[in-house]
Amino acid sequence: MTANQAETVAASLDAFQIELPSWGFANTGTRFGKFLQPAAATSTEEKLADASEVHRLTGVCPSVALHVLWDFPEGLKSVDQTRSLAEKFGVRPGSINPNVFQDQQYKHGSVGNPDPNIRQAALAHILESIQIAQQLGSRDVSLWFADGSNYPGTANIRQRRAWFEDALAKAHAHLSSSQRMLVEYKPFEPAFYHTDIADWGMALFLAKAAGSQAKVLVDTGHHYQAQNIEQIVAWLLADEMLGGFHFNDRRYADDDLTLGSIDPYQVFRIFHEIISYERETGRRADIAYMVDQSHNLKGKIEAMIQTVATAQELYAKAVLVDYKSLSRYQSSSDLVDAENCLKDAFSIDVRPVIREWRRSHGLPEDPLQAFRASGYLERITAERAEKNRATVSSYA
Ligand code: RM4
Ligand code: MN
Ligand code: MN
Repeated sequence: MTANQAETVAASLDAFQIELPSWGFANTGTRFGKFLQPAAATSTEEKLADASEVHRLTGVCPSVALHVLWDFPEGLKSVDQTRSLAEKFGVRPGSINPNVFQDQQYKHGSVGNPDPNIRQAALAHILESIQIAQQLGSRDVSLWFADGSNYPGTANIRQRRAWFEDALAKAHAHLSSSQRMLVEYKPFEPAFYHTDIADWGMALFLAKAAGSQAKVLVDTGHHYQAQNIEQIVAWLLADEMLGGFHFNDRRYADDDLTLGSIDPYQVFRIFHEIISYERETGRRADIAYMVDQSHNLKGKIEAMIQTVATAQELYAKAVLVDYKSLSRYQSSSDLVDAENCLKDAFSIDVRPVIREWRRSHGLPEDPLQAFRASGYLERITAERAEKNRATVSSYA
C-alpha cells in the first residue's frame, strides 16, 4: 500500500462511526429456544456498560441505539435514568426505536390495525418515542413495523397503506427541525403473507409522503436472496433518501448474523456505492451506520468487536477503489478492467494500516485480543451468571 493510500484510509476511518444496538448485548434466541449466556446484559445499565466497553476498545462506537420498550420501560419517565446511565458509561443515546410489535394488542398490527383504538395507541407510543428522542438529544427515530397478515384476503392492503401514511405524517409533524424519522422495511416475518412495509419502494413512498425529514433505513438482512442491495443504496442516495443502515449478514432470511460473515464482498459493494456517491457529488452522505445483530451463539461483546473491525476493514477497502480509473473504464465499457478495479481494492489487506490507525489514536491494535486480556468478561460473568440463570425473556 502506498503512503497516499494509507493516508486516505486513515482519513476515512477518522470519519467512520458505527452505532451499536443495546439489544445486541442481551439474551436472544430463535423461535425454537434461547441459549442463555452467563455474561449477557440483563438491564439497560449492563447493555450500556457493554456498549461502552466496545467503544473503549474500538474508539468508533460513541452512540447506542435504544429500544423504547426494553430500555425505557416507563417511557418518558425512564429518560433521566437512561440519560445518566449513558453519561456514566461515556456513551451517547443514539437512535430511538419505538416498539409497536410486542404488546398483545398488536397481534393484528399497530398503525395498520383495523381497530382505530389500537392504531391510536401505536401512534401515541411513536409520539412518546419522538419526545424521548428529543429529551435525549437523539437525532433519529427508527421505525420498524411488524404489521402484516398471514393469509390472503384477511387484510385490506390499500386501506392499511393509507393508515400508515396517515400515522407517519402525523408523527413527522412532531419531529423537531433537527430530527429525522427512518422508515425500515422487511419482506416477511413475523407476517408470512403480506407485510405492510415490505420493501424499499414502499418505505420510500411512505417516507416521501410523511415529510422531508423522513428517510429510508436499509437493514441488510431484510431482502430476498437475489436482491441487489447496493443498487437500492445507489438509488436511495441519488434521491437523498438513504437515512441509515442496520448492518448484519444473512444466508437465508433475517438471520442477524455478524456483518460480513457470509458475504463480505456485498458489504464492500454497498460501501463502494456510498463512497462513489460522495466523490461524485462532493457531498458527505448523511447516513447513520447502525448495527442490528443478535448474537445468539457467539459471545456478544466479542461478536460486536468483530463486527466493528469488519466494518472498518470493508469500508477502508472501498475507500481504496481507484475511482478515477473506474469511471474511465466505465465510460469506455472496459468491463474486465472496471470489474478489476473493485476486485483489486477488495483484495488489499488493510489490516496493517488499520492497526496503525488504532495505534495513532491510542487504541489497542487488536481490540478483540485487548478485550480478552481485560478481564471484563470474567467480571461480568461472575456478576451476571446468577441473574441469567433465572432469565427467560429476551432483549430486556
Ligand atoms: C426487526 C428489525 C428491527 C429490530 C427488530 C428487533 O427484524 O430488524 O430493526 O428492531 O427486529
Ligand atoms: Mn433492523
Ligand atoms: Mn431484522
